[in-house]
Amino acid sequence: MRRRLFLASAASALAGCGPIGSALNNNDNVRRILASAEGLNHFLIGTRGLAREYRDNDVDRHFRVNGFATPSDTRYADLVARNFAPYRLIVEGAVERPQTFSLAQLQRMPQQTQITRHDCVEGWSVIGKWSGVRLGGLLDVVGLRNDARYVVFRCMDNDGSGNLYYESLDLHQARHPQALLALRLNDAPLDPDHGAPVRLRVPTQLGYKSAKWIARIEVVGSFATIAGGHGGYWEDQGYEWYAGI
Ligand SMILES: Nc1nc2c(c(=O)[nH]1)N[C@H]1C(S)=C(S)[C@@H](COP(=O)(O)O)O[C@H]1N2
Ligand SMILES: [Mo]
Repeated sequence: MRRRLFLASAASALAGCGPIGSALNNNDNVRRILASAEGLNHFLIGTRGLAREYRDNDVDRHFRVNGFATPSDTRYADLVARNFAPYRLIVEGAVERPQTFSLAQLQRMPQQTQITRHDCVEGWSVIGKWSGVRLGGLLDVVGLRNDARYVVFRCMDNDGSGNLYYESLDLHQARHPQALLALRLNDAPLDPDHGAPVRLRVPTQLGYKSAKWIARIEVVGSFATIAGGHGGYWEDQGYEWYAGI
């Protein structure tokens, strides 16, 4: 039953997520991702294991852009024009010390670099070099309250009908050693199309979990009352919430 539910949601997922659509349904990569995300692998590989890390010369020269259009509102345009100086990452909710972080503050925190493969549910992958702040480290700075269960990421973009992109991780995923708030891609500051100034990078889960253009992080006890109640924009359309690779 559980397996059938997963496959049903995975099949519907293949039609969405970006411009490629279902042309790649027969792609080996898709089948491998679907097979590996089933059952116990969720826990054995997805939450405890580490995603493979590659070497500098494995990095793909072009990191594909996917998902909704880069925000084009005046607020985002102003952030870009001013090199994100006015940007503040809001961290609030079930935390001991709610606070905001400027990009400069995030850049001064300990940085981690990882060369990992991004796997989109559509069946394409790309290897990139990411640097930024470990999400677990940021959560330590703000301190979690006892009622904290999930970390929700609120993004600046929307689907054209006004529904904002969002995502969520449980605390286990959020504290995964490779869960990164990325500030840099391939030795350069993150560019607007890849989610500047701050995006999530979770190499143990499918690409749609890696939220771009993060404006606000909200720690909650439950995401049932947020948007469609399934923990993410694509999850609200029937995609798998866990989405482990
Ligand atoms: N805010 C936001 N984050 C997002 C998306 C999006 O549309 N909006 N698309 C997701 C999907 S489906 C993928 S595959 C990756 C694409 O990241 P990239 O454009 O850097 O390749 O971002 C993910 N994060
Ligand atoms: Mo994706």
